[in-house]
Amino acid sequence: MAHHPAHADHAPEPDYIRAKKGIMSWLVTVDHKRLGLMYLASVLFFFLVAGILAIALRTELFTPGQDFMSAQTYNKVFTLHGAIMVFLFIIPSVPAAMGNFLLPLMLGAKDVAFPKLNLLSFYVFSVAAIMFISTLVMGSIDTGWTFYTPYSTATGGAATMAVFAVFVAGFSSILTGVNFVVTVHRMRAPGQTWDRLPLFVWAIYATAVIQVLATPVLAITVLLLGLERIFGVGIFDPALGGDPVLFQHFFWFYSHPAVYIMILPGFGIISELLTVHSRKHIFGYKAIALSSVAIAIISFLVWGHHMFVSGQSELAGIVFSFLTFAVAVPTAIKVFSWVATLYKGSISYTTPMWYGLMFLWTFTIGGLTGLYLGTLSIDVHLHDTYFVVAHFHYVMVGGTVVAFIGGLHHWWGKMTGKMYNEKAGAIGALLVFVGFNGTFLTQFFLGHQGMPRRYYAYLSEYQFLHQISTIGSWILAAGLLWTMIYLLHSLWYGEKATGNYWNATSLEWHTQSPPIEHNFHDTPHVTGSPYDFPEIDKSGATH
Ligand code: HEM
Ligand SMILES: [Cu+2]
Repeated sequence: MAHHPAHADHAPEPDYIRAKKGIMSWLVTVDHKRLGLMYLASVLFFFLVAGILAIALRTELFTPGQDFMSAQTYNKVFTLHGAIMVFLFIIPSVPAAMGNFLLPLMLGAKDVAFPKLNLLSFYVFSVAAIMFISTLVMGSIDTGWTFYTPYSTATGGAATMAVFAVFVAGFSSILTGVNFVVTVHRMRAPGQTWDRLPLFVWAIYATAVIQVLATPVLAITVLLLGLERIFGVGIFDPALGGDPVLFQHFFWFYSHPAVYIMILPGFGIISELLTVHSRKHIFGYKAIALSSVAIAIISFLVWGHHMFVSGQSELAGIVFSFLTFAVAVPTAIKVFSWVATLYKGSISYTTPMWYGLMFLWTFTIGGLTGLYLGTLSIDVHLHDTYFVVAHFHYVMVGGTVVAFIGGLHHWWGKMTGKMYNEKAGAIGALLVFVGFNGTFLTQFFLGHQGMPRRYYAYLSEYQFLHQISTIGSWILAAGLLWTMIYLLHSLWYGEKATGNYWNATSLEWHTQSPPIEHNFHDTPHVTGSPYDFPEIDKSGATH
């Protein structure tokens, strides 16, 4: 728990949204909250674009034959969908959008450690996004989001521009990571020791470390690919003495840790949602905090599980398979701790809690099916099938996106000053749950029966499951649109948010909603854990 020093009244001060006026005040802002909102608007825009592409793909797959997309178009659409979702939506979604908004508030700080670097980071991201979108008028890319060589060195279109866009996006990610690491080390409020940090901060911290350490590898990989395409230097092209499998090693050395850049921040959100909405002290605080760090470390050792059928040595296959199982241990520790947190809690079924519970279901399916794929012998059968598509969507959508939407509701009033409608939220959550599982649960069976990924047409024996999947995706889309509508509606017609509308204890609740420009009138002092809720006694029993 934290408290402010008792204080005389302050002159009323405008909140950060109204503190300065005019478009310029936004474009050159160094306020982490405004930058968080700008990232939020950008990533939601890309989520919408890539989501529309996804619905187009699923709709094409409603019948076995060709409907409205040629094979070539389908290749381009799934590449764009995957690349936009990964590089322009998921990676910046929780860290850059919510992390920016929340990190300094949770630390009781005025801003991040380097506010101007933060602004730069946003502009670097914007440049990358514009570069990437410009590939649309250059013939688009059809390599898949993984840019595998040798195809990516040979294919025409806009692949060179696309890989340089990824290169630039990487810089934004690194700058944000550096900023957050320093912020957590240097900007904590008096009394806020490491064991009093909210778990969201721990998760963002572990993520930032991976961003700083792994992203340079991606930057070099795509730089080499770009050089290969322009100059034919012969790094990946066997005809020039290069090795295409080397690309896969480089790519996954980044991209496996990157899947934790995508999911760890979601873990952080879930820890906050489940405690606040069940009024229970988090179970296993240290275990959850340290397991994030453990995951960050182990994530660097497992990249070869993407390459079981690439021709890598048998020994490598066996070693990577075992190391992959090791990631399950810290992950399972988290899931058990979350479930134990709910036990005997006084749960209120708010929208954030619905998303928290949804996460426990969907993420667990995503995580467990990852163990199937990490098992060497089983992956030989499942590799490049819909089982993989189902698995990573359960992790990315069922994990990160579900946590992201839950967090958006939890902090919506803090960010915007307005409350959404709970009933509308529950309806949206139900649609998302039904639609999501309808879309992707079916795909485990499809994949197991041998349906390959990245195909625009298929044998009629797969039709039934594909049709359920497509109908599911329409329901999911309806749920997401519904959510967008009532959230936007709340901006004009929602009730005003109070400073601490969930009656929570971490520091972001110790200032008004929306916060003033410099967050706090007086620097807060931290005297205990953020998970000691006022109405529970030390034994953890609720009154
Ligand atoms: C919101 C609902 C979503 C739907 C309905 C959806 C649907 C699809 C479909 C139909 C494919 C193509 C499968 C194939 O032909 O092999 C696909 C691929 C993919 N999706 Fe999604 N998706 C969604 C969200 C996301 C999100 C949030 C991410 C974030 C990381 C994501 C990442 C990917 C990736 C990386 C691929 C692989 C692209 C490739 O093979 O190169 N998707 N998705
Ligand atoms: Cu991996």
